[in-house]
Amino acid sequence: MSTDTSASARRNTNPISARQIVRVGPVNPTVTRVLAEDYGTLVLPGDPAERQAFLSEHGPTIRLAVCSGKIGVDTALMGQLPNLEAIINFGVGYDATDVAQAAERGIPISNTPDVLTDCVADTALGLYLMTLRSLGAAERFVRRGSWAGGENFALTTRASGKKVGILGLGRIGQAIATRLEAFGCDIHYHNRNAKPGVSYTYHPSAAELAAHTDVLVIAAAGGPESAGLVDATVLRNVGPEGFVVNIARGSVIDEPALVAALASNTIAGAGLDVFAHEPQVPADLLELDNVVLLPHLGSGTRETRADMANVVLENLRSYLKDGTLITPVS
Ligand code: 8YV
Repeated sequence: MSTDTSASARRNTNPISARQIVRVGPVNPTVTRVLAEDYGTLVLPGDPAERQAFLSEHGPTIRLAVCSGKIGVDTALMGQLPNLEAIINFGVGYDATDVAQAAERGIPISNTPDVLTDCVADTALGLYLMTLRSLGAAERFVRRGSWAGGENFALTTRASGKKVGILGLGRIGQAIATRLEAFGCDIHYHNRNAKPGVSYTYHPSAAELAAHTDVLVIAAAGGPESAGLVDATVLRNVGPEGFVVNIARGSVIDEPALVAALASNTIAGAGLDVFAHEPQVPADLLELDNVVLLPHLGSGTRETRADMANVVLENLRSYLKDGTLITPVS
């Protein structure tokens, strides 16, 4: 008789009922509607007292969680779901989920790769151009009447032909690099290891990458391994003529160090779609014209969000059918 009691061993045996599935936090509207109307799944309450009562009642029987990259199945929640078998995550990033605990317990996680690569890379390019050419500040200049009032907008920085360092040359990093090649940029990158078959220049650390490039574009996955990777030393290497673009996770940058570098002009500027404590943006940044601020919209197009919703629902159908996820992470 098998003594394997891990989640993977339980997976194929018992059919999962709707009351054994929980939605954690707000997820995309289509996914939310389908979960409620087609499946009638449970919803984890947001209110702490209600949540505790809910978990006392349902925690032991929940087997499947559907969550987002913003609110995942964190350490405390996972600890209260002793029979959790799988986590279905809306978003390519799943750093809001306790990945280490999931791995230890044999709980697979699915994400939504590929379908959002183009939109996130497009956003990176938008930020790249906005940041180097000060397009946000220039627009504000027109709207407030400064141009009509006879002022000239300050000169900016050429965006074409720059040396660009990509931190994290995964699918999205590569898509950004391809786009930047069309701008005549010289692409450098840092990953834990050099990628075989890639012609871009490899650097063994984030600090080295920043020291050898004009613009640092952050496309690394979030999570404990990359937290604070872009620290004060890396920012010093970006230098007063250099720029940072971040479309990955706010946690990858030491945010107070970035705010200080922008405020003191020890870097020239930054374009940010992501922040350490979203939706909070450090108040100091709101006052600065050398930073472009976006509300984490990287994947936020109708087409891509619909595709991401499909991937989530396909994972759900597949898991309910035969205990497999179609896009498991790693
Ligand atoms: C989503 C993202 O906005 O996929 C990701 O990792 O950051 C974005 O595409 C987010 O995950 C939605 O929860």
